[in-house]
Amino acid sequence: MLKRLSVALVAGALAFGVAACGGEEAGGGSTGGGGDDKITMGFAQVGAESGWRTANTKSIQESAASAGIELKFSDAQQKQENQIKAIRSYIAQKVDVIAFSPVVETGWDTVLKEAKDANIPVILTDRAVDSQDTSLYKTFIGSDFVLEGKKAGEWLVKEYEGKTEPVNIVQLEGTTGSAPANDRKSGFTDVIKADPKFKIIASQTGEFTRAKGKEVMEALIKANPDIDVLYAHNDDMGLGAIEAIEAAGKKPGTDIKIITVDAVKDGMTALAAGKINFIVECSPLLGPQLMDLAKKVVKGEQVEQRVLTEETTFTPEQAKAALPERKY
Ligand code: GYE
Repeated sequence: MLKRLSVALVAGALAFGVAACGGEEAGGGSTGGGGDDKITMGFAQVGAESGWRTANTKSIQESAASAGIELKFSDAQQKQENQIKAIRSYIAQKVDVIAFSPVVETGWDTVLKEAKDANIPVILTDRAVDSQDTSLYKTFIGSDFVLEGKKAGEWLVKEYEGKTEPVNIVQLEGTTGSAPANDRKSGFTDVIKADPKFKIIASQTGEFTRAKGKEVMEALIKANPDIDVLYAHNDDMGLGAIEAIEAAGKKPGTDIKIITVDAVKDGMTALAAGKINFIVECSPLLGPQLMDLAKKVVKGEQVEQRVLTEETTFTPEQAKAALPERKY
């Protein structure tokens, strides 16, 4: 099995960790007291909006169990207020560490400050916050979403190399204000803007869900009869859009070329069948690294501020080859 994740600057992190770790008893005082060394983690998840999220939740729950970490888990149904409530309740319960995947980038300083004042370390998982004060969290583990957007743009540039006619693109954006929606949009735009034949004729949120992806695509097809390319910020919205395209009597992957991000099983299946043309991978399997980081920060060890996920891209042929092994 391929190990899909890797810690950026691993050597640096290890060197730091070893140097800062003065022995087992160094962390004894920060594990909630009572002589019980079991770490309790409060995890505030975004929701259950996509196949990616389901795989991510499973990875976190399974890794917590195998790392011997007690997990308190909440699902915010894509609402920031619910996540803030969950984090406050973890602070009140005096968990040892809080991890969360912030639904949007802005508006976290107050609650993060509350965690800091309570001496509870915070780990950002999957999505970033825009806080200027980086002491409000210990580390951020997840993908480079700008790079993902760039990879999507680079495929498109190659696909239309040598052609001069306009290429009409519609974009299904992720949850408004979320890091992956902001960054996948800007990375993509940065690459295609060099060539004026690429025109984003419509761009709307599909909230990272299949249902919304379908609904928005139906409206986009009605309003724009000449769509050449769909760029969807995740597989689920792309899969919803495929239903809308087929219902409109068009062939997804041929009449309208489709690029998505994630590479979950359903997306890869559609790619292998030629209904999607290209997928940029975003790995949801963050659990094992998250648990390792949690153990370190609870002990007071120094960790890298940014831990990157390693990812690839898939063409239909590569999807066919990878599918039998795909676990999510
Ligand atoms: O791409 C999407 C999910 O934050 C990387 O959230 C994650 C994104 C993922 O809903 O499918």
